[in-house]
Amino acid sequence: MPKDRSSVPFIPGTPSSQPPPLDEPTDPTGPLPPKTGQQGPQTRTPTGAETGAPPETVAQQGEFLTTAHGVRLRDSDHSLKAGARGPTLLQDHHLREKVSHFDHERIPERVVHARGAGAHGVFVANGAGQGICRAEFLKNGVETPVFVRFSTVLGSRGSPDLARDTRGFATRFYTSEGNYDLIGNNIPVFFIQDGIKFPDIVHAAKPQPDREIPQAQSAHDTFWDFVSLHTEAQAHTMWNMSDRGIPRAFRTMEGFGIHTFRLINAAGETSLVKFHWKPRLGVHSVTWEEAQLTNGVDPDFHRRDLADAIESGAYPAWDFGVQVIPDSDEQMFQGIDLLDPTKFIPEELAPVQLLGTMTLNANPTNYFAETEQVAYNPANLVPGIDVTNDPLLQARLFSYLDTQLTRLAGPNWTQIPINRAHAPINDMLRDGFHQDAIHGGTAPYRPNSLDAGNPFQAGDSDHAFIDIPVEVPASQKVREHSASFDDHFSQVTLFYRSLTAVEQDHVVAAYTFELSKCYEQTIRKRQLSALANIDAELCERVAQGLGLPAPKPTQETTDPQPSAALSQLGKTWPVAGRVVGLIIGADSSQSHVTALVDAMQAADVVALVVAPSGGKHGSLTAQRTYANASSTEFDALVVIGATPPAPDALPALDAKSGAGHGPVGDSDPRVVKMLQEAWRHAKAIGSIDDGTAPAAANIPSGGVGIATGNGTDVAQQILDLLSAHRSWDRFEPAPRA
Ligand code: HDE
Repeated sequence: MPKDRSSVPFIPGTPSSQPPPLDEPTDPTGPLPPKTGQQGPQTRTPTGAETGAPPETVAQQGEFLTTAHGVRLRDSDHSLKAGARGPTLLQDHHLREKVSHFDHERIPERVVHARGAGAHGVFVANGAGQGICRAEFLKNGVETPVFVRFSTVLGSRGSPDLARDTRGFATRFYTSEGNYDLIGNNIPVFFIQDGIKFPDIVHAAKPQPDREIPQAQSAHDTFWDFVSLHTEAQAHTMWNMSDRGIPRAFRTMEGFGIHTFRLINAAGETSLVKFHWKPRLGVHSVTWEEAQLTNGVDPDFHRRDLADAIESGAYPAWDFGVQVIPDSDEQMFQGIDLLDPTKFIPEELAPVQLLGTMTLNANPTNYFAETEQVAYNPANLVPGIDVTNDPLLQARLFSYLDTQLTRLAGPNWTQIPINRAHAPINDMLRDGFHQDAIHGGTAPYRPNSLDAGNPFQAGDSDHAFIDIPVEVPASQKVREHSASFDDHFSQVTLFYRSLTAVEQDHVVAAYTFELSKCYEQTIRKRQLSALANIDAELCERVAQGLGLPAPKPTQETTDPQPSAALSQLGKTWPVAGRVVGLIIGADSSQSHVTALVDAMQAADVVALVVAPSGGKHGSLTAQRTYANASSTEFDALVVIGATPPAPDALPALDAKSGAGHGPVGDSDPRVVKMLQEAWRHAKAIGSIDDGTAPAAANIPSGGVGIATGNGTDVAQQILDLLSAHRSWDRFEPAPRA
């Protein structure tokens, strides 16, 4: 999709593919084309054949309103009545159809990962995977369409995006050998080691069943009750309490397949792998206060970010990679049990080898049809990729198909357009609710002779799926796990000790916040006992925040070699798709603002003008006002000139406008508040021509991450600061014991 530069500056978020007229249109016209950056699923038949029709052919057609049966309608605003003031007639088939269909517009939301956002894209293989995997889509240069859905785990469909939570990262590759789904998370370790515990952890983490609160949060008694008793969950919980739990964007998240998978190459050799997605933009997060503010002012923050970035042409990209471990009977690697999904392999021990790149380049045209109805399944495997005995993965192989039967009302969900494979389907599955295929033939069984023996079973050389033959040692039926699963703490210590001081401070604050929200002191104490087994200083600091004594460890803590790859900080990354707020006053220099907008746009950064009121300000158009802007929607702020109080700065009436009492200062209090927040959240701040507002916000001139100068200088400084994401070194790390 080409980048649309027709409107300069380009501001993503247009609601329609063409600007609307002021008056209601009266000339019959067909449906408008999709907006810039949108695309639907490829038009395929339910059995996978290309139709060649453009995706719009499955959208609404024609100029006139019709019933669901294509009959044109004269009136859709009045029900059919016995007289203008009379009762409505049961005969009104249009009323019944319209309201009845509306009554059934919802389907059950996903029991987990209900809140999500999706995008189309393409995966291009670099060929490096060919030696270990026979899958066609990994062959050099092969381009495979993908549909990705990112999600939070705990919240309902309408919950805020910036909850502290794990993020889902589910990718469907529509390969020539059938759909391959890699359904991972942004955290490489999981809460539980065995799928039979999944209902327990989810029931504990979801809102408490009596009052159904809190929504989309782990900061409550039932969650900490479970994870403190069930200490295998400590690994995942630690990652969640780190900055990984509050990502800046879906675009700035890593993805992990978590489980170990088994690959087989053309020669029949196997290897064990862990899958990784590495974001080209780096891994970045927001601060906890920022997350809380954002959830109030823009609960759609991540969803909007993804859609806006794609619409403005800043296509997010990830490199796809594997850590490769030689296959062995033990399925162990340097003491790490590869079947235990609460463990990861540090990249220093097994580097990630890149197999290709995924670019997300189109937004869905319809959220429900695509993002809501997409149904992933870890059992969607292609020749060359197989599962291992990881007991979590084994249970998933059952669960996903099962859940779709209820969620998508029957067994034919694979025929929904977004779920249709791009490979020929000849499955002998028949009938059922919502059967879209018109199956021919008379013999949907095999062997048959009446349909000439079709369909035939494929051989290895015909791209058949391979259940990799793996030896199953002589064993007894048991409800047990292997002893190597019993280590619940050493890798948690490894993770915590690998973080920089500022990242550790965030972890301490997160545990303290979450546990302080528990009602029961006992639960706090029990979780402190788990922290004591991870790191004494971490435990001490959290205990101090809770006003409790730090318990002694119940087992010896380990002293692992830190893994630098676990920290998010210390490098620079591309800035495409970042958002900068340019705060102007009535007399701000237009040329400075224009220079900033141009420089930002040249770097694929979105620059939004924040003005005292809406509308035009000289040659500039306000995209935000002091009243409706929030610091949390920007990665950086630049104040250009003086920003005296606007007429609607009424501190006595509007908390956002000040303390509620006392006179308004020389700068608009909303501008001062935004600058204070940006400072606290370690964001880059620029100041041109007048320092009154930053001074009123107590921002030290010459402070870390502060850019000063004229339009062009400041733009370059801001872009440089943005490339490091945040100026965390603005603040001293908290004192250590
Ligand atoms: Fe899921 N999970 N899961 N899960 N999961 C679902 O499937 C389940 C697990 C993950 O965007 C559900 O279609 C069980 C691990 C993502 O549509 C459900 C177990 C990982 C998504 C389900 C697990 C995940 C889901 C809900 C333990 C990371 C969202 C709706 C055996 C590797 C996919 C649906 C999307 C969705 C069950 C464990 C990630 C109920 C029983 C481990 C990203 O079937």
